[in-house]
Amino acid sequence: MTFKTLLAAAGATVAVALTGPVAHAADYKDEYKVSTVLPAPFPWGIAADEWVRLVAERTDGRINMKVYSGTQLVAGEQTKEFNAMRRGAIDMAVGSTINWSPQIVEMNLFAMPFLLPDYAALDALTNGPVGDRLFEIIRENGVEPLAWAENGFREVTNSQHPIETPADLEGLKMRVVGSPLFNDTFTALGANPVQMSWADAKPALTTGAVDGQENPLTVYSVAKMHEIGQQYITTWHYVADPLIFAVSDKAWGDFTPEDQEILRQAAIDAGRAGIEAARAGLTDEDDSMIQEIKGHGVTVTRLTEEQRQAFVEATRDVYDAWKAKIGPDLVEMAEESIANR
Ligand code: X2X
Repeated sequence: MTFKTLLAAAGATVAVALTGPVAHAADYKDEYKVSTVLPAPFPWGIAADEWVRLVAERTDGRINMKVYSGTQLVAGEQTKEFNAMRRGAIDMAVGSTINWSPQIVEMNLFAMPFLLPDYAALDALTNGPVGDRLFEIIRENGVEPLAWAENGFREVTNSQHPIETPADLEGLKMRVVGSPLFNDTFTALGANPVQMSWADAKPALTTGAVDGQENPLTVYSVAKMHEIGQQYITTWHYVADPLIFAVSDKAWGDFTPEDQEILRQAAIDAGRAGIEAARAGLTDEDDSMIQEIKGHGVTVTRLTEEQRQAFVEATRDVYDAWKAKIGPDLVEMAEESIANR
């Protein structure tokens, strides 16, 4: 490059910097729509509300976000939330990896049966190289991921009898959501899985159209599932359900770098509050939520290690098949992070 062309190039750079697209707060939308499935007082909604509150506080109201729960922005079809965000029809979401897994196969990772033994294992994934890789993948799909929150470990419940062995699931009609992985897992266990959205789940449980479902116990408790006949719970911890705060690229491009940083840090802080809410009363140190549920006359079965192993073996083929689909490299990275947690 000659001195002259160098000068010309430098001049061009300055010109772009002066006239290029720069976000101004004045250009912001009156309202940014945040999609969730569950509202407060579910921990999911608590996380979303806290994000909205912190962003409003830290921008003196310059960024106005509003939570739309029940995935109403996609008419309740929660597995279409990611696509809508990618298109920019939804500005933001606090979304479940389960609901995004039909579009991004790697999101199935947390739903691999019995991959995650405990909270430390889940944290090792979300806070480690696996979490970084998953965020990269989301970014490659036109959405900016900011932080993690949590729905929780998903436990199986039903209206018929206690589940202690895979044989106890035989023939039970189970409501599931997400990708075909859930169908595969429950089919391998001899159950009869039925795919339906959350909006349809409670009526189906109430009428007995399905016998059971799987969701975190916070969801069971807030939704009062003991009142709709879900008398038997097994705390098998078979999959975890982390949540991701994210912004569609379309909306993300509106914000100044400073405001992007505020959005990200507020999501991290709200995520911490949401994770705390998701685990409250469900730990070894404090199992008060389980005690409260038992107080309603519900039978809560905790599997012995040997009993759990029978479920692990019954779903081993599903695990192997989905390891291939999700990507053996990513799954092995996860297995290693878990082993070293
Ligand atoms: O539909 C469900 O089961 C829920 C609320 O947990 C999710 O959105 C994944």
